[in-house]
Amino acid sequence: MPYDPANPLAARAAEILRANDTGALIKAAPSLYPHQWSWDAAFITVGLAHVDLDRAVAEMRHLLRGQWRNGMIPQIQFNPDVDKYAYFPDAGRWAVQLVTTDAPRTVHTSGIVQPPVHAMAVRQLCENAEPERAREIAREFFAPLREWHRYLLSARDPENSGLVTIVHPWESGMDNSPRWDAALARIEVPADDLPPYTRRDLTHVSDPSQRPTDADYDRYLWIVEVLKRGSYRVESMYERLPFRVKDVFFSALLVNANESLIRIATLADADLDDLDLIEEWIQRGRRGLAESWHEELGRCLDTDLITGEAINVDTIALLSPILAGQLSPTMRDVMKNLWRSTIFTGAPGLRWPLPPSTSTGAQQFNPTRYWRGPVWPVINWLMWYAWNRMGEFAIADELRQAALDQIETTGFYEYMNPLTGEGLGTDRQSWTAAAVLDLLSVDNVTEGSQEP
Ligand code: 9WN
Repeated sequence: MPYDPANPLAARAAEILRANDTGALIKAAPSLYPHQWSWDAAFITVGLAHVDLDRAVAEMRHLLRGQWRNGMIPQIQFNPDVDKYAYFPDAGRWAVQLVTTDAPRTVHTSGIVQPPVHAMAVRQLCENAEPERAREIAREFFAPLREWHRYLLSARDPENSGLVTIVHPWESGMDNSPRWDAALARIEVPADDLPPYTRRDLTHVSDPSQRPTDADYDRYLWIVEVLKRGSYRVESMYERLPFRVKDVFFSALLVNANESLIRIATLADADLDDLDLIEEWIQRGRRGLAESWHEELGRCLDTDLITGEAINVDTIALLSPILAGQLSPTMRDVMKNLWRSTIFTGAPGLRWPLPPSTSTGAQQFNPTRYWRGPVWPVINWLMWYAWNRMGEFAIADELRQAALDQIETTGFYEYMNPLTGEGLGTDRQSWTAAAVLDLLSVDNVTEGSQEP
């Protein structure tokens, strides 16, 4: 279904993206996040592809200006038009150009990553384009995406496990999820060695209880300091890094992204060697996820590499296998039951049957604090996309309806209280608008989807 400006929700979503568009990049949110974020830009591309394909292509092209020579797509590309006090840590604090020649010279970026949803976005661009244009898009983006995935499967997987190591909670995209509590709590911040700083996020979100704590912020900044002192060369300081986790959610998204990359490669007439390589990455990723499955617990879990222990917390990451898809019939049932169980959409007291970022029954559940309970519209979108790909249309349709009702009732917030439906974080968040645009174009995903 093409974008319909007569649909008020679609029109509002498109208007939010237009208002957040600086002409060069689309800010993740009007004031809390005034730069271009990596996975936000990919989700924005997915939604914008329905409204203005060329602008969506330009968004992805802009993001890739920030790609490093080692293939890394950084978490943030800084908007040169906002002052340095708009967001912290700013480009000066990351200082990437001072410490590594891998970073681009003319564009300012941070020095870590975010989840790899970019190939999925480029695939969406190709699917929304006429055949010749689709081939052009594929040819433009194939090699940079291949190098990005190569970086993740080499520098971030020296063990050859198929699972990606994240070295900072921000890399997971779910910054203060309780998944990271124990690994983070272990980090001792040497007070005399952490350069002073002022948080900026609290000037935009009036209630600090919706954001991470100051103690966590110190640890976030300390890890940045360690990375900077090691010139952001994760491979050469791997054993010394204070935070090292095999993230199953990130790794499942990479399997998904590699499947999209195969499609892009085919359209781009890539070499057979490339196709073989990507196939090998997919198999490796699937093996890694299978090894993260703890049969006795019936859960797919992250591993803290420093202790060697699995991280067993009831968060949205338990659903990672559905992002990778191609589940055995048994596993498919396990995931469907989990989705409907009281851990997720069947939890008592939910305002809508939408999955809380941390289960309401978990001891760490907090309905208003960032990633510790709220429902995230962009995660609803991702889950909808995944269920559709698996051919589970009944779950997907129910989810779509609830996700749209939620936004229609609450607004385009960054996250929502799962119990009351109250909007939290920032309003007019770009990826929330993008999610709405794609949810409103069902025929694009539902009809076109089948297991790759
Ligand atoms: C740090 C922009 C980003 C999202 C992340 C979300 C939040 C940043 C922050 O906002 O993180 O990257 O300052 O809290 O956790 O997923 O990409 O929307």
